[in-house]
Amino acid sequence: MRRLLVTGGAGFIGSNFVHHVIENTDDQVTVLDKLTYAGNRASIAGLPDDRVTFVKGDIADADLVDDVFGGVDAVVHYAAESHNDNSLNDPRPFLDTNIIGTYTLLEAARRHGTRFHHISTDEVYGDLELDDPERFTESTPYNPSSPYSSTKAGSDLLVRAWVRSFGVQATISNCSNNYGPYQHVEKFIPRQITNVLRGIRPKLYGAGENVRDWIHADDHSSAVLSILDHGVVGQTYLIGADGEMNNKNVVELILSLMGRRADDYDHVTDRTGHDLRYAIDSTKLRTELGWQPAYSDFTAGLAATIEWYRAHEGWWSPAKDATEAFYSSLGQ
Ligand code: NAD
Ligand code: TDX
Repeated sequence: MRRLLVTGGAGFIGSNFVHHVIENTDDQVTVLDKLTYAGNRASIAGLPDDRVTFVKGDIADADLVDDVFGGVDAVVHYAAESHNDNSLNDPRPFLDTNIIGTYTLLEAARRHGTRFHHISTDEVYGDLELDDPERFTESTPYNPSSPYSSTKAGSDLLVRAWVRSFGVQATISNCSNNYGPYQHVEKFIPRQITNVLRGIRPKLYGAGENVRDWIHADDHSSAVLSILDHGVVGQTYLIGADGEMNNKNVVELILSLMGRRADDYDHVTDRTGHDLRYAIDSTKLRTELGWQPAYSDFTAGLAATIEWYRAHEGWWSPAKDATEAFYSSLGQ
């Protein structure tokens, strides 16, 4: 039994991880989360009180962080400003949380000697051409495009420096696009599902040729547990499930699964600097740590996600109007 500190545990992937840990281990979890617009306590409601403790606060608050590190065996750091479109509108919170917040946690890990796992993204590698036979690997050079991905890249480099300079016991993982329950309605898949549920046409940026490499959030969680259990300190592991699909095909699939005509969507203004394609080669994680994804059928995973949103309107509907008003103001 370990005591884990999970930052950002009320967000999308963090809350999926907390559920996964409670279902699959004997570990205790403390969640540290600021409850920004993206955090929701309901995402971790109903879990056993004797195993999950919630602390509301900012990862950039050094005194609070120092307190919550006491008695913790390992930290899994999910907290971030995570949405590219927001980072194009107002980059500042991305610097505060992704850079200063990560720095604050690393300093605490250094003082307390705590094992640290840093959650990052494939976007740090920039993008690929549609016909590039190569995919991202652990040795692909960093080349981020957006304020979001550049602050994630900066946070990864801080972790590497704290390992080398101060001996912090850290690992890093860079994962591809996640889907599943508890994802905020600002993100692509939940936005389109909830649009259809509300009678709004799905919105595709540009021509919709951009490719993302989809992985179910529960597979991301199992990969992170493998790295926590068996990963080598100082190493980076790429997490992906060979799920490449272009956005147009994803929208068409959502519409068909929801019983609508596959062309019943709108093309809207494209994202500035929109990355064309992400694709992960997760050979290292699979061969060195023996990890395998459990969700191999994207259509089945997407159908289950649609059913989750259909059954949990009370979870997503409070954020829907403000999210659509923000997109409307951008012509998206
Ligand atoms: P999210 O936006 O759904 O959740 C982020 C959580 O962090 C929220 O609960 C929010 O309240 C909390 N938070 C934000 N700022 C904070 C602060 N200063 N202090 C404490 N808590 C704070 O994000 P997500 O999609 O779940 O992403 C989680 C992590 O996974 C991020 O680090 C992201 O870069 C990474 N990631 C995401 C994806 C993806 O597809 N969503 C893919 C790869 C990596
Ligand atoms: O309405 C939309 N229409 C649309 O075509 C939205 C919201 C998005 N898109 C496109 C943009 C992207 O090509 O869909 C794709 C996915 O968009 P997002 O859900 O915003 O994800 P992305 O920008 O790819 O970043 C995500 O994956 C990597 C997460 O938000 C990041 O946190 C993670 O690091």
